[in-house]
Amino acid sequence: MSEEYTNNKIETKAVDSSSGSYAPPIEKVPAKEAPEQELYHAKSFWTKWVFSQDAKVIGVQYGLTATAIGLIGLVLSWGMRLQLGFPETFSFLGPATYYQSVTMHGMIMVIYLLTALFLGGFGNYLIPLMVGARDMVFPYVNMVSYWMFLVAVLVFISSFFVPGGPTGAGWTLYPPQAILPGTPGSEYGIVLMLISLSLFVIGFTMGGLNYVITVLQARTRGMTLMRMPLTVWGIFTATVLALLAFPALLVACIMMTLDSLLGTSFFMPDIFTMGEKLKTGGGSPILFQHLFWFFGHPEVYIVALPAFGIVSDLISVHARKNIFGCRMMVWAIVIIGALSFVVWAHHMYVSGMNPYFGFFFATTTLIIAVPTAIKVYNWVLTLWRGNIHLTIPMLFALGFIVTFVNGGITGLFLGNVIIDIPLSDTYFVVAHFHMVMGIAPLMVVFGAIYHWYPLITGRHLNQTLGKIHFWVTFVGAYAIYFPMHYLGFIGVPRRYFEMYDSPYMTSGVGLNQFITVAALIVGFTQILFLYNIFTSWYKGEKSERNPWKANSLEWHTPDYPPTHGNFGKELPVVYRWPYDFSVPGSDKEYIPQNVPPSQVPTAKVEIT
Ligand code: HEM
Ligand SMILES: [Cu+2]
Repeated sequence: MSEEYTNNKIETKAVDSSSGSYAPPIEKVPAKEAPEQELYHAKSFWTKWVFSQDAKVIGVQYGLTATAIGLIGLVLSWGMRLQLGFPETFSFLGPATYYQSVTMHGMIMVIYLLTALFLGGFGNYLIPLMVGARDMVFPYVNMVSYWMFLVAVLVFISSFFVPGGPTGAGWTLYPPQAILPGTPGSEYGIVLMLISLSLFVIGFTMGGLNYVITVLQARTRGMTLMRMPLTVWGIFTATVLALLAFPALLVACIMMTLDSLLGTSFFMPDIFTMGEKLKTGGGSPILFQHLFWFFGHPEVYIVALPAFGIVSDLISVHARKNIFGCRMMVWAIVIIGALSFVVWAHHMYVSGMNPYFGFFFATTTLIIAVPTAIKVYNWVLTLWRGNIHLTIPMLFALGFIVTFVNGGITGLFLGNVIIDIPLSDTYFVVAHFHMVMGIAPLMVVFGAIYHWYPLITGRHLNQTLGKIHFWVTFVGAYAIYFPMHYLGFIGVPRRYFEMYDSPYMTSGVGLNQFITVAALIVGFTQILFLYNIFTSWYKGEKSERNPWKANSLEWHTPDYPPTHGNFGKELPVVYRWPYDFSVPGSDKEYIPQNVPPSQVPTAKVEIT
């Protein structure tokens, strides 16, 4: 075996030394584990499925709750689209309801669906399994994290039922208008929104500390940081970002709650209305914008980085090839994460900021394009000459690359001050962010669900329904969002209830109807997908163990699907990265992470 290939000597007791000329291991290395570790085994139905401390169950709870609230977000978007496409036809949606729908839809999709799903859902399910741990390090705190999230969701929903209804301040909640009369929900709705967000942040922090510490402290023997699957890298980095960014949102929420309930003026300037001065004064609305976007921009990457990680793994497994430039992929994730903290004011180009300030933020924003482009090249180079299986997860992964590149390119437009200023608050922006942080991450969510569903349930999702789901969603997303770029160019403003009869917008009428029809079709296809999820749980085709022939540890547990404690009697020992596919010199098509070198003596495996 030559120098550049691995000669990792750690072997477990279970080594099969009968294969070939391999000498038995010199020393026996015990699995890295305290024998009496308390696992909080569930004793009843309630502690097993409801108040569970098993990260896998918590992950599924997060996933189901996020999906349920996401469905509300979807239905709200139908209401808006019906109004925009056929303004005189549907009288149930007045201007106030439209504003409220925009706000609740935006907040649901960004926070309660995508953030909760990627970190709370996939994070909980996958981190312990993928790093070779029995569970999260603080299972009880992890359980409380989910229940906090649920309370946050319930408070959020309760605002639909209070006098004045939910807030209509826009998902950015800018003061002073958010808490002044005239904005829908300015009395109760906004306060419930702020409380719900605060609870979300507190709950997330409990979960987030778990994810970070589990990755740093509970990896199994041999699982070096660079051998962690990119999925874990993505979720881990996103969690660090969230732990640093959410506090800004939390303080902004607390301060605005005080402004609203106690009459403080953190964000409230001197305001005159109808010739009368309100009791506010001295506060800064722009301060709120800084706090909001200091959270808000990293939030984009809190959603994007897990998607980057997961899609890398999907591409590698379903193209049977190692990730091109794995180390570079890790560093790109970390660098993008770090840079995402110095670009926030690109959301504030029209706030009247000093032009030099804008220049600084445009520069940092465009620099992010470099590591991001590297990632895209590496995905493409991973596919290059791969043995591409057009499975449903692969289709969604390809769909992600296309939509992400599309949204990234319009991001380059908007990152430049002089181009952003005329496009600001138009449908071009709506098209951009839906592509880059709506559709692209959702493509990964869907791909990931088709990929890991067999692991969770032991059954496959219906593949025919899956193909329909992919094609309608992918083509439909373009039907919805591509024309919106054009609407932006002709000046259609965002957050407008009706375009009225302005002559220069008449060319948008037909397009708006087309978009609405497409949105309804895409929406109903998601219902079909949910139907697939629920029926396949009992009736789906049974999946054999490790159906995609993946290498990462979650597929190599003694029980399939994995049970509480994940790895049975002994934790696995890891010898390699998870990307040993089609390894030269090996007769095996893939080599799981826990296969010792003695079992693949001829494989030319890189040192990782
Ligand atoms: C088929 C799916 C979707 C449709 C049809 C849809 C439709 C819409 C519509 C009509 C608006 C209002 C635009 C306006 O009047 O300014 C909107 C706003 C928004 N959407 Fe979506 N959306 C979808 C999915 C998503 C997803 C997955 C996300 C996740 C990031 C998302 C995030 C937002 C945000 C942040 C806003 C802005 C809210 C605001 O301006 O305060 N949407 N969407
Ligand atoms: Cu941003």
